[in-house]
Amino acid sequence: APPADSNWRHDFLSFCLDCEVLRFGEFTLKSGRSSPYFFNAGLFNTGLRLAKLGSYYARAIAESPELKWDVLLGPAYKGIPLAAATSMCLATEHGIDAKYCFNRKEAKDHGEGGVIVGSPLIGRALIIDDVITAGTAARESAALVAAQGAELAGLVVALDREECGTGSNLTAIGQVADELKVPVVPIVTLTDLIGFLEARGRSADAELLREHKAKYGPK
Ligand code: OMP
Repeated sequence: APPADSNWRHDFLSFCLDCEVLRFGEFTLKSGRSSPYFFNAGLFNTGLRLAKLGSYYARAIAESPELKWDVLLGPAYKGIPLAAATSMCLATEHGIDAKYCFNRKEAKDHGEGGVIVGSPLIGRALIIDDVITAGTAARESAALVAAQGAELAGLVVALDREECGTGSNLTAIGQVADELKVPVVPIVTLTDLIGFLEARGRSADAELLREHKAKYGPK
């Protein structure tokens, strides 16, 4: 397996900084926790950014042999461009002509009908999502896969914040993996981010993140 801090992950973080997807400051999370950093995947909002992002997701998948999947699923709405971009990059950069699909939030009862658009949701579905915090969205996507009679292969996300839920010593991602019994693969983790900041000589930011990790990460 590639080391978690191998260069392309640092390239990804550098790209996130350039797009301001990754910012440092004082933020309040959905959980109410305050955080010295925030990852806003909504800012991958141009063609070039999306193309590059797809390339990183594709690489994370290609380098994770533990993922055994038949079709990519992009949960509506945010996952849709992610799954599309990832499948394009798997084809053009890795020679894997990945099937992909996404769900409608409102099922259609006319025309082609159904809740799934794209390739049929059959076999092992790999969910492509942005950030898992509490895992609410991830559990919903897993329920969708089950409702369609498909099998869940795993999840790929951009960032693992490595924060535990209240009263748990598992990270939210660890908890989702444990509950759904599938691998959850991040492009980067908070640990990668701290290493990246150190490598860039940004030790003050790195220290703040280390404190955040000590406070909310697994003990
Ligand atoms: P869950 O659906 O509970 O897993 O939370 C995912 C949500 O966390 C995202 O949709 C964002 O609203 C939010 N979020 C980020 O996007 N980036 C972060 O760095 C942190 C959060 C957060 O609020 O924890």
